Amino acid sequence: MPEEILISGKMYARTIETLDATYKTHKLWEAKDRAGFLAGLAPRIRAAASGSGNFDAALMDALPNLKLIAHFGVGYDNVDAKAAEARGIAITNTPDVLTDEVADLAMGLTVAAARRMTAAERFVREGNWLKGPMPFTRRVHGKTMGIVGLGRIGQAIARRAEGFGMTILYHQRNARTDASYRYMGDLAAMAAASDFLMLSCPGGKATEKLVDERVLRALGPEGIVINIARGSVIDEPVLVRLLREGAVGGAGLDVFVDEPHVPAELLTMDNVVVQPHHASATPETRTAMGQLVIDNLGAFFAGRKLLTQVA
Ligand code: 8YV
Repeated sequence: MPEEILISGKMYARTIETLDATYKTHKLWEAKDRAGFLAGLAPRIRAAASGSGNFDAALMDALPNLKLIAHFGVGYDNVDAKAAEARGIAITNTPDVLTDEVADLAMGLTVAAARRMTAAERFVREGNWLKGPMPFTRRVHGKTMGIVGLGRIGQAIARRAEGFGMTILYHQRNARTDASYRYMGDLAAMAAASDFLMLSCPGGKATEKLVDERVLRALGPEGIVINIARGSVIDEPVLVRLLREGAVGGAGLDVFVDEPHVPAELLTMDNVVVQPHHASATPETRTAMGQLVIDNLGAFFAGRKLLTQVA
């Protein structure tokens, strides 16, 4: 009899197919009566795979035998980690396998935002080139990038930016002992010294609205903010207002506060590039992320050490 698992939220379809072939799976989003659905499963569920949607304390309490949440994603801010820890539930995530994919898009967003590539595309398609040249845009090579969060993804972005001859600054709670880049403990001061403010820190309460009006005004009318972290890291309504006022020079955004809903005003701005939270979305990377979910579940049920348990 196969083990039973809850799948609490959607993820890469091929991963769900493999889970369906390996376990008796129960998909929370298919439940018509959520409470009744969970009550019926509760005694048998020791492990869950989580993707989109919140895995909160109430869901954990509905599954008193739950011991593992195998999360599809490196960011697990939609899983209440404190509640899991208090209940002795391990969490695994999918680090490393998506680092370069996300860093690639981060640099692509940097160039696209600075050179207004999406506006330029519209400029050509809408026939405006026939009327005259595209206005000048902004240089990337040799400029300064301030990275918020020099973790695996932040370091991969820094390596790419160095390839563009950029100067790298970084900000996080504490300086790294293994990084040669200049650490700046004051985020606003780093923003003021940066042409590009790159957000690659974890989401969640600790970084919520970390990039606020003070930081954005320090970045200034020539500065561009790039966000491949979480929408929650920026005070989004403030960003929209400062972009409208010209107090911030531009933005390249792959993540938003209320996905898939994007503030309508951002969609009208030529100095803003928006993407649908797809930095890790290639078949190779999503397959590798799913394999980590599968392997962590397999290790759990085999009584082996988990591969990527979060601290
Ligand atoms: C999502 C991401 O996991 O890994 C992360 O933290 O932000 C993404 O890779 C992906 O959108 C799957 O839902």
